[in-house]
Amino acid sequence: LRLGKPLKCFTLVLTVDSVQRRILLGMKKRGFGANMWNGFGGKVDTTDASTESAALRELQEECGLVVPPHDLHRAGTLYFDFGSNKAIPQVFHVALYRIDWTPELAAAQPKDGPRGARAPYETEEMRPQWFDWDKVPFDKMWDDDRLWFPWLLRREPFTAQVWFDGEVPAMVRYVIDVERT
Ligand code: 6OG
Repeated sequence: LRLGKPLKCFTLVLTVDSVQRRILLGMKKRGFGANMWNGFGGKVDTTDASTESAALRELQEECGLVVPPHDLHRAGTLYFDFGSNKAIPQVFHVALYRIDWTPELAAAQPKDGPRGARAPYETEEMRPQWFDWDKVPFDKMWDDDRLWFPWLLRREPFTAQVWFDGEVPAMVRYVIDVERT
């Protein structure tokens, strides 16, 4: 981690269905990381009471999912350094969370989507889709995701530091280890 760079804090939520062995991703339709699959999340605002509430707010905004705070499990911490990329002078600190999808959680989702659709549903920001664990579209995701997905699915909290370089950020180095809290 390059000391002296300002931090920018984000959340990222991955919803995991261990029964059907599938994971919910969203196609980012605009902004940072557009045209890639990712979990749901965004910047932690000054108006967010906590990182957890920021994560739940972004999840609902981006795909309509409403999840009680006790169903949000801490999965890890990601640090992204974009090297000398002038457009991204900050180090990103991403708090990663896991939701364990259940029939109860599915049934409790609001039907407030397009034409009365039940969450998860498409929004202006994201188009959600379930993927089998063995068909995760890593070639259309950020380079770091393939490193930490196994940790996420093993439910092993981790810390990852990832260095990118270039105008189109490409991963050049990483360190991943068990999270020591
Ligand atoms: P908004 O632009 O929607 O927040 N994010 C990353 N996720 C992965 N997997 N890899 C990266 O490598 C990422 N950089 C940022 C954090 C951006 C969302 O994208 C995540 C947020 O959930 C560089 O406000």
